Amino acid sequence: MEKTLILIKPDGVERLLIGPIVTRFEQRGLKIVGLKMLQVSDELARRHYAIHEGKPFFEPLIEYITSSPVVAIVLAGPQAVQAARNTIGATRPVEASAGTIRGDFGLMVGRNLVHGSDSPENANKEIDLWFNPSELVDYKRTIDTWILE
Ligand code: IDP
Ligand code: MG
Repeated sequence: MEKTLILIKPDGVERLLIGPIVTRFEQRGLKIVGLKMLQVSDELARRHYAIHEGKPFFEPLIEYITSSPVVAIVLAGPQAVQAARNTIGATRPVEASAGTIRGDFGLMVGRNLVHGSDSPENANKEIDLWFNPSELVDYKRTIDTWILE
């Protein structure tokens, strides 16, 4: 099963949207195999967003992601990366389809509520960055008979 890293960003936490956001992924059928809340350090933020270093929005992005706690989640499922990205919606919330998290809860790119890995390779790297292997749980869900064929 493919895995992906999700972050509920500080605006999602502060706006009391942890529950509604987690529910979107749960209802999709994606399986939660890791979940924790943490205050992101400046160092972790810079490593996570290293690909964006030097862009005009980089420093505000670091400020944003370290401004309040985040909820980090590992989801597993068939094509979990793509499924989660589609549930999250386009980077710019105004362009995100209604029915997506960003399309339903957001307006501005610098307050877009959720991170989702953009490829299986990056997902594995990001999961290694955010979670110890001991924090990931391998378990069977009986409901999967009705979600996976
Ligand atoms: P993604 O989160 O949809 O994968 P990326 O292009 O990887 O989007 O950008 C990472 C994050 O950086 C975005 O989610 C958003 O919070 C922020 N960001 C991206 N582009 C801009 C911008 O033009 N202005 C402000 N913030 C931006
Ligand atoms: Mg990205």
